[in-house]
Amino acid sequence: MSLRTRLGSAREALGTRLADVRGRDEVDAATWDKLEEALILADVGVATSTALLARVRERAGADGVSDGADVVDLLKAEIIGRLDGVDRSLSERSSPSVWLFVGVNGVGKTTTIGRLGHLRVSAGRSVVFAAGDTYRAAAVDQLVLWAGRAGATVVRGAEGADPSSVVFDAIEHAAAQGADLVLADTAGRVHTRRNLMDELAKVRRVAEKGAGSVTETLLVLDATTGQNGLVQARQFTEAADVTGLVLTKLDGSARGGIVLAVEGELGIPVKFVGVGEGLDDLVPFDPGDFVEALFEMGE
Ligand SMILES: Nc1nc2c(ncn2[C@@H]2O[C@H](COP(=O)(O)OP(=O)(O)O)[C@@H](O)[C@H]2O)c(=O)[nH]1
Ligand SMILES: [Mg+2]
Repeated sequence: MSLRTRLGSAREALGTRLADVRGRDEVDAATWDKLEEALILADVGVATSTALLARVRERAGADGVSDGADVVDLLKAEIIGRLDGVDRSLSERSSPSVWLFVGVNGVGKTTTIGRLGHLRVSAGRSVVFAAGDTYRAAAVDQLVLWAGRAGATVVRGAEGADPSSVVFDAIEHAAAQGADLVLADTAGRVHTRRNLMDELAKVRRVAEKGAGSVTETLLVLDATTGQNGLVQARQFTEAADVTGLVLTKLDGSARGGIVLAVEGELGIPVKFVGVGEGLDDLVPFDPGDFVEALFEMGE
């Protein structure tokens, strides 16, 4: 299935409003209002929308653009320009490299590990999953299930074990087996947010003590939570050295503009997007594809 189809609701919401702007013969105050409304309703966020439109107005003035269709094309080019040229690769420097996955409960951390593990195994890597969400037995079982699908090994601790010790053990195990990569799951909920942040800092500290090194800390965000996701994201970026974002559930969001908001306002690249619940529904974020899909009119 194409990205275009999977982004169904996001595309429809923005596409329909932009189609209205495209149909305008002249560019006036109402055109700019409509554009601003379309962007904000698509969850691009006020700050990013304002900045984008300021640039588009400037270029529209300079180019002597006089109809809605040209303005929408300028907007599209401006968005692609902002997203292009960003390094979205995942770093694997030494063996084993450790990628930590953080984010609140239910955003899709465990699912993302399963699918990213599958992609890395398919690329020839040997991968170990660390079951660092030790608060719920079900979380460990879920990771074991994904490991089976992905072709990865799981290292798990006793229920209630210290997450950092599980991650440490997984790294030692990976080093002993000559594995390339450790994907470490973490819990999204402890008693307080402060505890969660302290725990993540500890996991990272301990992960660096053994044979591996943490080369990515990926914050997983649920696109359907919209601007609330940004508030969450800020808390995590303050506590952990986040190197990339994974935006899940874009298939179920009517507001794909959240990609622009998180990247623009946090200054952290979106590296992968989730567009469904299946094994193959996690894809590298491709700005060109994404913007084309988002701007397409509901054909
Ligand atoms: N529709 C959709 N559902 C997703 C996506 N990613 C994860 N999910 C679902 O979100 C739910 C929570 O995922 P989980 O990995 O357990 O979240 P965690 O608590 O952060 O580990 C599960 O039912 C997943 O199938 C996605 O990209 N699209
Ligand atoms: Mg989980």
